[in-house]
Formats: sequence, structure tokens, C-alpha cells
Amino acid sequence: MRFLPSRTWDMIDLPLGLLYIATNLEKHGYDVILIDGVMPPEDYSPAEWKRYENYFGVTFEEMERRISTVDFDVACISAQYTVQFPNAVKTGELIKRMKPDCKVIIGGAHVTVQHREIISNYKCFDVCIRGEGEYAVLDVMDALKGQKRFDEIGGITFRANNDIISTTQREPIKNLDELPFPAYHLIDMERYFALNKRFASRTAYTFPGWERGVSLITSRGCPYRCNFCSIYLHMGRKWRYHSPEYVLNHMELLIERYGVKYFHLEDDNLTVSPERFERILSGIIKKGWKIRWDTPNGVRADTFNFELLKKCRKTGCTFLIFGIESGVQRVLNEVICKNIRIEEIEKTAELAKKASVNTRAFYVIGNPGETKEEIKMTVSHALKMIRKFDCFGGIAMAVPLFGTRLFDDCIKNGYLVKEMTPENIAEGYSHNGMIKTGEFNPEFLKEMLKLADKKTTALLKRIFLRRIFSDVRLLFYCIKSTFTTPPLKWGEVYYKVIFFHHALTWDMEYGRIADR
Ligand code: B12
Ligand code: SF4
Repeated sequence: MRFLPSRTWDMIDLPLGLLYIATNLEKHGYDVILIDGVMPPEDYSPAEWKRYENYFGVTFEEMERRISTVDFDVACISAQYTVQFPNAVKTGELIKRMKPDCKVIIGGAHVTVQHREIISNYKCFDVCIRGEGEYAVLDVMDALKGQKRFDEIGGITFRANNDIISTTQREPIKNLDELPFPAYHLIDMERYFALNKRFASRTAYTFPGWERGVSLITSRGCPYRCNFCSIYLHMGRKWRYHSPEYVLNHMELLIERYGVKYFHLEDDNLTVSPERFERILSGIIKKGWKIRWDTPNGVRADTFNFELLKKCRKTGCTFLIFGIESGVQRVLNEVICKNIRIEEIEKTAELAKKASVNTRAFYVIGNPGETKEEIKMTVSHALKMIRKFDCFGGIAMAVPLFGTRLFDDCIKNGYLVKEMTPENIAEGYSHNGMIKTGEFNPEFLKEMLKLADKKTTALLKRIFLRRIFSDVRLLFYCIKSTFTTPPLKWGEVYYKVIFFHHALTWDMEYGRIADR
């Protein structure tokens, strides 16, 4: 069960975690239904968008209606995000009220970190599962049937008499290929595609085939240790991967059964093995698929060479996002601990431009340990990457997630401006800032973001105008697109994002094509 309404902003995406758990339960003979709280009701109309500005998904009345129409005796609730956790609690309480005998299991990234607090404070949850859920849920089902003891199951937390028991850590799944493909049949894929255009999780505009896009995970975990990152807590530091054959078969199923045309490769660290990634791309070429793909969760720039970039282009890569994080080597080394060199990033961006691969970047400012000057240097670096390599950066303020080194640092040194509640974290994501050190405060960071935005807009305008007047075909393409893909909002947003974006889609179709 996926609860909602979800916090931060309107987004729709497949509930992959639950679909993997469901498919494994089905494989072992269980009947599974999925109540998708993120999926808005049938009659979700534009008039309602305003009402749901910060809350997307179904109302609790609708959730109650959905629960009342089905019969079940165990509920699995996914709480991926700290910001959504209050909704998970409401849903757990709703289930316990409606079906007092039902056992409620909760899992997901947030739960993995806060398991003890959750089990001691929220009686609506019977068991917390930490980390990956596919096999842990099977074990808990066995325990519920009396075929196993709870305390012999790894990676769970539960109440026993007046105690909270946390069992030992569970080993991450070694061979990911033994997992069946996600149980896509449990959700209405067509409805996801229909809503993709308006609520696509990653970006608001369209590349060809975008609306028939899905997220795909080809590996799990990451061996690096960036200070702000929480991935290791639920996916581990050991990088585990599906074989290229598994990935290609998975893609084939999605293409043939569901007409998927676009893949968002959402791995924690997709290219830890560039060789494996190269074999996936070669497979796509061999199959002759006319698909598009991107890497919205970010990739490491130091894992790409020119040959790989050319293959990215050839297989339909619409953009790669590099996790650059900071434009200052000292900050990367000593504060973020990203273990990457700025020269390597710039070199890859240059090669990508040469291979006609669109690139973007993630930056994060406001990490304790950064000086004001270094924050300004990161903004300058982001602008330089646009000017030199057409690599467009999104700059975010650091948000201390539970369980990260950044969080510990903030607590230890009293850097938080507000208490860490799901509400305040959501605000942190809305560019309000949560960290204040002797060097900077949220106001300074907001100023920096404003400045970066203003300068980026000016740069984009200049680049766009230069390009539009250098090729009359692009000019016509943009005019036509303006009428065929009407924007949700006119003005600056449209100018910056959608209009400029048309220039990039035009590139994909007609322009700067290396050797497709
Ligand atoms: C794709 C993605 C998104 C997509 C949508 C995902 C979706 N389908 O809903 C979008 C773009 C919408 C998104 C948005 C955000 N995201 Co996000 N996202 C991811 C990403 C990259 C992959 C998720 C995924 O599909 N994983 C693959 C599946 C197989 O794994 P899984 O979901 O974790 O599920 C497994 C286990 O967690 C567990 N499990 C999960 N649910 C359950 C339930 C039960 C009962 C059990 C037993 C087990 C269990 O078992 C599953 C199978 O092993 C993760 C990173 C990550 N590795 O998880 C971040 C991640 C989940 N996102 C994160 C964040 C912070 C956000 C945002 C708040 C970012 C923002 N700036 O706004 C928003 C919040 C959106 C909202 N609605 O409120 C954080 C969450 C950390 C936290 N404690 O809050 C993560 C972990 C990344 C990080 N920075 O560390 N995200
Ligand atoms: S930010 Fe990326 S590279 Fe760094 S630890 Fe997290 S997943 Fe790994």
C-alpha cells in the first residue's frame, strides 16, 4: 500500500519498491493487491490542482473508501520519504481502525533510519522492516503464520511485551537477478502514462516519448560516502547490480507489454562499472530499439569516456545529470567527501558536448564547513559549466536527512535553525534552508540561489537567442512547439524551461547529431 497525499510538490512515479515486494510475494504464493495513494482519483481535474498545491494524491476519505472495498489481513505500507511519514502514520491508524486484526508492516528509506522511534511511538505499526523488503516481508509472513520466530528474522524491529526488539542487520540481496520483474500488473500503467505529462516526477516538459516513460533500477547501493547522502542506510555501501541480460529483458517487457518509450535510469550509482553499462547500451543498439533515456538521479562524471558518451547519444540519451555538488575542490574533498576531481568533471562535460550528449548538474550549497566565498565559487562554477559546456546546473540547499553525516554534524554543533520534523524538512526542500553556521545562514543561501537564478536566466536567454538565430529550422521548430505543447504557466518559467527545452529536443531530432 502506498499512502498519500504526498508532500513537497506534484509528482507521479511508479511505486517500484512495493512492486518488487509484491512480485516476490506472488512468486511465493501470496495474493497481493496494491492501493496506490499517490494515484489521484479518476476525476482529478485542473481545478483541483490548486487545492492540492502541496498535497498530491488521494484524500484520506478516498483512501478509506479504497481500503473498505478490499479484503486483506496484512498491510505493507511504504514510507520512503521523511516528508511523507505523517501520512504513513495516518494510513496505519486508518487501517487499524477499520481492520483491528490486520497486521501492519512498514518499510522504506525513512523507516530504515527511524525504526526504533517509529515502533515505540506509533502503535499502528506492528513491524518495521529496515532496508530491502523483498525477502524480509516473506520472513515476516512466515512468522505471522507461526512458522518462524520474529527474533530470528534479520533487519526488523518490533514490540515484544514492553520491549522494542531490533534484530541484527540483514545482508543486502546479493544476486539481484533472482528477483522477478516488478508486479506492473498490479497498477494501471496507462493511467501513469496519462498523468505523466502533467505530473512527471522529474521534469515538466516533454521529450519525444516522455509520456510513456518509467523509472528503472538496474543496480542498488553505492560505495561512496558523500556527507549528505542517505542511500547507504537502506541500500548499503556494496554496489549490487542486475546483469545486462536481466536489464535488457526487463526493458523488453516494458517496451513490448506496456509500450514504454522512455526510461529514467534511477540507480543510486548507475555507472560504478562502466563496462556493465556499456554492455547494456550495446544491447539496446543490437535490439534496434528507438527509445529515449535519462539519468535523473545523477551519475558520476568520472565514469564516462568519449566512447561511452557516443554510445549514450546513439542509444537515445536525452540528458545525463552529473552530481557535481561543489565547484570547489577543497569542499569536495574535505566537506562533502565526494572523491571526485573537478578537472575530471569538466573533461567529461567537454567530451559530452563533443559527443552531442546534453548534460545537467546537481549542486548543493550550505554544507557546514563551507565558507561564503566557497559558496559563491560554486555558483560561478555552475555558470561556467553552462557557458563552456551547455551543462545546466540545479543548485539546492543542503537538507540534513536523518542518519547522514551532515545531520550528525548539524546536531553536534547546533547548526539547525529548526527542529527536524517532516514538515520542516519539506520546507528545507522548498529552498527555505535549515542550516546556519558561523559562516552563513539561510538568508545568505537564498540570496545566492536568487543570484544564480538571475544569472542563469540571462545566460540561457543569450544562448537561446544565439542558437535560434543561427538556424532558422530551430526557430520554426520552437514556434510550432509553442502551439503544439501549450505550457502550464506562461512567462519566465515557460521561457526558461519549456522554450529552451524545445531547443534541446530539436537537437535530439535534427541538430548536432554526432554519428547516430
Ligand atoms: C525515484 C526516486 C524518486 C521519484 C519517485 C519515487 C516513487 N516511485 O515514488 C521522485 C522524483 C518523485 C522522488 C521525489 C523525492 N525524493 Co526520491 N528517490 C527516488 C530514488 C532515486 C529511487 C526510489 C526507488 O524507486 N528505488 C527502488 C526501489 C526498489 O527501492 P525502494 O523504493 O527503496 O524500496 C525498497 C526498500 O526501501 C524497501 N521498502 C520500500 N517500501 C517498503 C514498504 C514495506 C512494507 C517494506 C517491508 C519495505 C519497503 O523494500 C524495497 C525493495 O527492496 C530514491 C533513492 C533510493 N535508492 O531509494 C530517492 C529517495 C527515496 N528520495 C528521497 C527524497 C528526499 C525525495 C524528495 C523529498 C526530494 C525533494 N527534493 O523533494 C522527493 C519527495 C517526493 C514526495 N512525493 O514527497 C530520499 C529519501 C530520504 C528520506 N529519508 O526522506 C531518497 C532515499 C534519496 C536520498 N536522497 O537519499 N524520488
Ligand atoms: S551522492 Fe551519489 S556518489 Fe555520493 S554516496 Fe550518494 S549515491 Fe553515492
